[in-house]
Amino acid sequence: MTRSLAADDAAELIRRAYEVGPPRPRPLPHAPPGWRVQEQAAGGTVAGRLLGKSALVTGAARGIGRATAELFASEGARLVLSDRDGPGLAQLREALALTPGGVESVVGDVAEPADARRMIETAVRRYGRLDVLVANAGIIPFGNVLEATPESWDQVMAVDGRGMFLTCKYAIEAMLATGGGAIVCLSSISGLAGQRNQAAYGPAKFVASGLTKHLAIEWAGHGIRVNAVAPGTIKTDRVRLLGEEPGGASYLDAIRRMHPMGRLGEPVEVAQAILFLASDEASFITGAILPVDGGYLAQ
Ligand code: RM4
Repeated sequence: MTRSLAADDAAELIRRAYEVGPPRPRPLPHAPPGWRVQEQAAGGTVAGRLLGKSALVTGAARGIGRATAELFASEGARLVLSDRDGPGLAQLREALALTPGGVESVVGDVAEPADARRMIETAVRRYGRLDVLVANAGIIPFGNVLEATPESWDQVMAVDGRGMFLTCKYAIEAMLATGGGAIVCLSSISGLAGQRNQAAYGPAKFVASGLTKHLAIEWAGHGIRVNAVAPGTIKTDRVRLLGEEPGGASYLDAIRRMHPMGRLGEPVEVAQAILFLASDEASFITGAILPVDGGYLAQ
């Protein structure tokens, strides 16, 4: 039987792929696309999807922010972690003290321009650049429009809305100076669809979705990607506390059943999606809002 050259080549490639030999360090060009590999002075290589990248995670002390910080550390990122909760942040910094890339922390409020600026400047001062922003800091007030007050509206818009705007603004300024970067905003299923009892929080999450799309278009030509994740209900401390608020337990039971997978999500399941969007694996993705919701938004 005559075989074409291409088939012979394929057979040879397959034979080589199955060749059993002694373990060798993986040569650099064979790292999967999107992975960053570094040769170690002591020999061998280390790999990580964020190796050498400088990343700021806001609202890092708990929940999805904390899971993201931990995952980023294990992928070789050089971290700046921020939160209003000083003791919580100090505890996380302690837990991540051995992160090879380094860890800085900034206690501050994303809604305050000076604080937001300080978060970005810390990355630039310590690592010379900011490659990744995870705009995660947010609060979740519950209540329908009759219960919501002008103050609670202003508060959630200040943290979830203006805080995201400010951190994106200063991050983009810094990223432009070093040739680009990636931003991941925390939207929500409530930033793409309506829900009861979220008259102020829900609209604030629509701001996150809107900001993501508009900034993605604005900076697509400058090497800056802007994406978002839209988590469903995730087992964070905030959601656990919600169970203790009036009507909270029945809300949680009902919302669990509204997720087609029949369960709530884990913070690390959101962190994995954030990692993907922040990494070079997502190099052709911008303006996307990725649901991480057990199928909630597919209904
Ligand atoms: C999420 C979403 C969920 C809600 C949590 C607390 O962003 O709105 O449905 O359960 O917040």
